[in-house]
Amino acid sequence: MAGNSLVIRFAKQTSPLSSLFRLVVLGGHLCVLPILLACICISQSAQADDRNQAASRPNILLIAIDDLNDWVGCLGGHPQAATPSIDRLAAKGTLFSNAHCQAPVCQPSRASLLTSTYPSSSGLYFLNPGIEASRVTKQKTTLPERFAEEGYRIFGAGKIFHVTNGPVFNRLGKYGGGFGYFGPQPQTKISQPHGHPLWDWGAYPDSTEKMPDKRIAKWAADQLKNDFHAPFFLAVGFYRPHVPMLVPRKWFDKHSRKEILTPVVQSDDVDDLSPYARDLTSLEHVAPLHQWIVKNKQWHHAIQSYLACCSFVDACVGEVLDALDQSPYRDNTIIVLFSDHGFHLGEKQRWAKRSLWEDGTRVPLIIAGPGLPKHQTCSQPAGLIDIYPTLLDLCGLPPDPRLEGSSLQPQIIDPSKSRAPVRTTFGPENHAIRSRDWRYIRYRDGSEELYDHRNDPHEWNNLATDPECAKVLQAHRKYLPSTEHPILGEGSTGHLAFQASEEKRLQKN
Ligand SMILES: [Ca+2]
Ligand SMILES: [Ca+2]
Repeated sequence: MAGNSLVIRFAKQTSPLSSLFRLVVLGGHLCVLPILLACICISQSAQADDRNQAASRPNILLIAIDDLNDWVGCLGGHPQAATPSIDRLAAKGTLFSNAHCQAPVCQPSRASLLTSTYPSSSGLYFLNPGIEASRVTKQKTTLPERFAEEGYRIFGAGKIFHVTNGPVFNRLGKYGGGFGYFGPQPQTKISQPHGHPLWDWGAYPDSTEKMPDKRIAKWAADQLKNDFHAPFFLAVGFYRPHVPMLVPRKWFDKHSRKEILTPVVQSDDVDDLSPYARDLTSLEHVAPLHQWIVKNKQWHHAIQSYLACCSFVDACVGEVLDALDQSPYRDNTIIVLFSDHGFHLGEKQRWAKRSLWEDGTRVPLIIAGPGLPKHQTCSQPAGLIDIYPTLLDLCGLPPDPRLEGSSLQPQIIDPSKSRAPVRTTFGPENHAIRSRDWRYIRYRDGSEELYDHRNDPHEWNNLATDPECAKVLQAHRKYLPSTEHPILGEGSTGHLAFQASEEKRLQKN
């Protein structure tokens, strides 16, 4: 199969240093000089072999999108999503249609991905602290560091790590910049006068050229015009559709507000959830309340803005993919595209991230590359935590036993090959387990939820108390983690929501 041949082509060889060491030992009391000369020649030859081997490895193009849920054409999360570039990439490789983040917040999701470590192992559950603050993740080699060690040229722009991109990428290679991060905002907010400064949506600024993501795409495209004599690891992190959901008006033209469809919501949906589940996903959150959105007639406008942001960021992705197609690296580059977590836009009558439901955890994940199968979809569960080991596997590099994810190469070879469920965590003892057909959630108060995705894609009917589902429940419970690292950091929205829910829980007991 194609995947296997890729591994064989890049099989690891003996290091030149170990060859030199063995020859010197064998030399013993014989004439030392000729032996040493021979050693040097063999060593140089081995080094040349290693260089040739390293040079023949595939390049990596890692594309991260911030807060993009399944509202992309190929995932069908919203019927009006228009993302032709992402759809085109999906057609060129494997679309993991059941992929999920390990934490439904930017920082811990990216920390988990970049070190292949579960939040329950690291203690990185919420928006702070970073990888360096956890004894567990600090001891690991991050994804770009590992590829640097393997001789890759490392460069990137935009948001890959949550905040430390400049120091990390400049230490390993080159960081192009954030180019303005979340972008320009009007002096007066357009749509939500109160609340968090980033929470706004509408048509702004007046030109696409002012958007940081546009500049990031151009920077990445320009890099691909260079001659590289070693394989490269190019990371491109886009900031939209993360709030503020602001993009120039031309991106709204594709999504007429009059025709916008809102998600179907059941008014009594939360009635079968525990008070703790409702508290954890609502207390102390910074997103606008669904009631405010509806009362102020902003639901269609906010959805229109999110869809416009998705179309805009899709065009940025397209610019980078086009540049790759026109470069000498077109046929020797593995492309991985992902988003760091999902996003609610009214589903379960709530907004934003920080939930353990499908809307909070499901993300686009696409892997395409030279010799890899095209036009296929894998509905087996996959996690962002699996990207790191998958890339090592696809590049024929030795696995790192410290990584907690597992390679997706078997599913790239055969998308029907079964896979263990994937886990998402929002604070200690709050976990979702997603298998191919089911979502199981268990909160720290002991309450549970179970949804059958074969006939309940919106997760409306909690089957956790249904006696007929006892075996399914039991099968999923065994994927809960055996250890739970204490929470690191403090003060973020996630920390505060967790703390407030915990206080209410303890008051009741
Ligand atoms: Ca994010
Ligand atoms: Ca319900």
